[in-house]
Amino acid sequence: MSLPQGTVGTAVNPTNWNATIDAVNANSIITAALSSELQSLTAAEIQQLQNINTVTISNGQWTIVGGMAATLTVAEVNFLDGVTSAIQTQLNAKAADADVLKKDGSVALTANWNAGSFSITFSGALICTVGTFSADDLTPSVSGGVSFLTNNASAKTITQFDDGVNGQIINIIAADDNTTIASNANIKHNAGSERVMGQYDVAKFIHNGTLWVGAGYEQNSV
Ligand SMILES: [Ca+2]
Repeated sequence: MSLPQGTVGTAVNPTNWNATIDAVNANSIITAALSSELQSLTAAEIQQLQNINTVTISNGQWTIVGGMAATLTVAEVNFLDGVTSAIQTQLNAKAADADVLKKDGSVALTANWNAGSFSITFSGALICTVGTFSADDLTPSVSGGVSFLTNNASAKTITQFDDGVNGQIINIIAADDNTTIASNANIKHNAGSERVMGQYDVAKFIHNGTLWVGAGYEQNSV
């Protein structure tokens, strides 16, 4: 082994001679090891190293890479492909699960719904639960319903169907023999005469925005 020229007589003196020899030996070992590794690199790998050298990677960026979970997979990283804005912001903008109607019917409307000027088309049946008027109510509410059973234990004359809305259609099914429907300022039907209903008779009305107009009567009673 030849010592670096100029070492003797300048940096080297008898007091640190052994340390200098050790340093030179270590340097030779490391150099040989690196040389062996570098010689095993392919041209492509060398090119990759050169490519890395063209990009400045900060300590902070290296820390991010180093902090990645060991269980993170390439497939999981690739899920970011196509993302065009902050993912959390997009998630936050989504409606809560309980706030959307579901096609399996598991989430229902919790308030009246306005479909605007759009038509609703479907090939299934429209099923509306039949309601029952409050007992002996002369102005029973028809809010939120289509068909209603009368509920009079003694003779009563209905003078108004409360809570109607423009365009609402109602069917009044006589569930007793005690119900009469007046013909008045609120209800126009039966050529201006009140209608005495027999049990099982059905009277149909449409709300025209102001009052109820008769749309048919079926006598089923005998
Ligand atoms: Ca009422």
